[in-house]
Amino acid sequence: MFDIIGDIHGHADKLEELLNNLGYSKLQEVYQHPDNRKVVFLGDYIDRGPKIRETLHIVKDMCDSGNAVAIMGNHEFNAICFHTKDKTNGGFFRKHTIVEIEQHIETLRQFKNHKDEWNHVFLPWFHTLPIFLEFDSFRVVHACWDDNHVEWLKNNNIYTFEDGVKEISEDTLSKYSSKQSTEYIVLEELLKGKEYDLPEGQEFVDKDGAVRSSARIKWFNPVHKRNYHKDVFLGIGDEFGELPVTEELKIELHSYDSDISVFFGHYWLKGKPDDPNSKSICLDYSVAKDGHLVGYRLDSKEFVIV
Ligand SMILES: [Mn+2]
Repeated sequence: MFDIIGDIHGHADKLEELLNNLGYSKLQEVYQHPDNRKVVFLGDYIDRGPKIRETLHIVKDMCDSGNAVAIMGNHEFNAICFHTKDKTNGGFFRKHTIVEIEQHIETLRQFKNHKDEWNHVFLPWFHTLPIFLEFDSFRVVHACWDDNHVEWLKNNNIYTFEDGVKEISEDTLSKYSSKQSTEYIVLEELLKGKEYDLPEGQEFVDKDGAVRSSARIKWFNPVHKRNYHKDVFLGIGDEFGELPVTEELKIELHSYDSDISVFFGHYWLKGKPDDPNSKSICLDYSVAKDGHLVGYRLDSKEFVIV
């Protein structure tokens, strides 16, 4: 049986507390469960928090020993791009500008004296992380489930295998650099979610005071619960949020209609999760912003929150 754990972002102490609460304990340096339960990690292990190395050791050791499986988060994908040279155009696949460095700075800092480990252990491991996983009764992805994108990934190989080493191919990263490519759309939306370009004149002011003309879609909120803009968009201002949504928009915006449960993280939700029976469950409750690290016991449908 499985326990699913949301975005950790370097909060290893919270992770250990959660694993303990879920009944796992450290034996021979690796967290494991007496009943052979396994953890599914939803991505975003690095950046922001104080114990990124420790987090990576716990997660990867559990994966290597068969006590967990892990998928890719946008932060791991960004790290791959940040550290891979673009031989055709020069520089790196993710630019080293202030904004990009700031997002990644804690990881860079904490690995400053562990560069070999970063380059030869963790970065290569990120390359092997799947973008999504499907099990008999549930599926996982970091930010947004989209059947067509998943189908595309099943039919298109984004990896190379050299000397038995699996890597996301340079060709994939190069195509991803172009915002019109299928690679860009598929990876961007599965790992970072979908955005909606608002009609002209519908710009809103976000919590940081920036004027925005596109909004992140709350694809996981079912169509019958979409009454106001706040029910379909994330991070929008109160004024815009309270306006009713048109019937057309309710249906136009991506939704999740499957009977198979999907688990994801990414959205920095506030408060605590409250509907363990939903078919689309977010397990990211902002542990890196004074929130909670959230686990979910699949068989008993319980949230375990620290
Ligand atoms: Mn994320």
